[in-house]
Amino acid sequence: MSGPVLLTGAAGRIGTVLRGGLPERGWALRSLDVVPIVDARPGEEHVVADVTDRAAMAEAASGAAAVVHLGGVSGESTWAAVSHANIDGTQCVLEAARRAGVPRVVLASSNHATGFTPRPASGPLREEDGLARPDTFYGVSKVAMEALGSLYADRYGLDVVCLRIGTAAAEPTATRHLATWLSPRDQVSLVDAALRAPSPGFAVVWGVSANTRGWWDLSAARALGYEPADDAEEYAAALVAAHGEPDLADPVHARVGGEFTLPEYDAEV
Ligand code: 15L
Repeated sequence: MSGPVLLTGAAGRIGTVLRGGLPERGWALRSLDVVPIVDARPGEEHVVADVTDRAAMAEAASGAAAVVHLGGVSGESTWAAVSHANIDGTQCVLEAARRAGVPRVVLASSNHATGFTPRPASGPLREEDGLARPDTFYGVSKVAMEALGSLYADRYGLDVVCLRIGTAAAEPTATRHLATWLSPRDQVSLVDAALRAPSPGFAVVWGVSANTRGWWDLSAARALGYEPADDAEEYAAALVAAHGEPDLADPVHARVGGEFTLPEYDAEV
């Protein structure tokens, strides 16, 4: 593989983890964000740009081996903010990749694309059981992201891997995270697998660690080569002591999107 991986949203929570971990897996990075990246790492290229800026993204994509697209709004906001950053931004990134001949794009989708999907009565929830039940405008933007990825894969032959990320955090801080946590090293492993998998075509996979209480099927992610190393259960005793055993009938635990499905997440338009 020649050329760097263009990493958008590189200064953010997941971007910062990937900037630490991907170079150790052999990936050179071109790190892009709207804010300057302060802690320069050896060999890393830096670009300050907005993912909706077509000219800047065309330049940033030039010569890249792949794109990992994390940039955008990472939670609920107004429709204007979410649709501009996440839908227009994803289309701009995919178009820049296509025009530059970049063969693969990894998209940071989210569990909130399917947030109103209920916990199945038995067995894990497969990706195909959780199609398009967004819980917020943010979730709608992730459905659109996946749809744009599908379009660019079918129409232009790009490999596009959508990661429906659970809770990417240093450690679980709520009992829901005992099911949804994606640890930092598993963030790196998942993206590395999405970059390396031979000819994935269009794929949508859940992005969580090997959590004992997890209920989202990891077989599609494992088929890409993802081998999760962490399990949130290590934090269960402390979290249950602090917050009580989770009530699986509570919407926070009974729906994919957890608290994002509650009335307090009604958006301001
Ligand atoms: C997400 O997609 C958000 O970016 C993050 O802030 C969390 O809310 C996470 O999902 C989650 O579901 O825990």
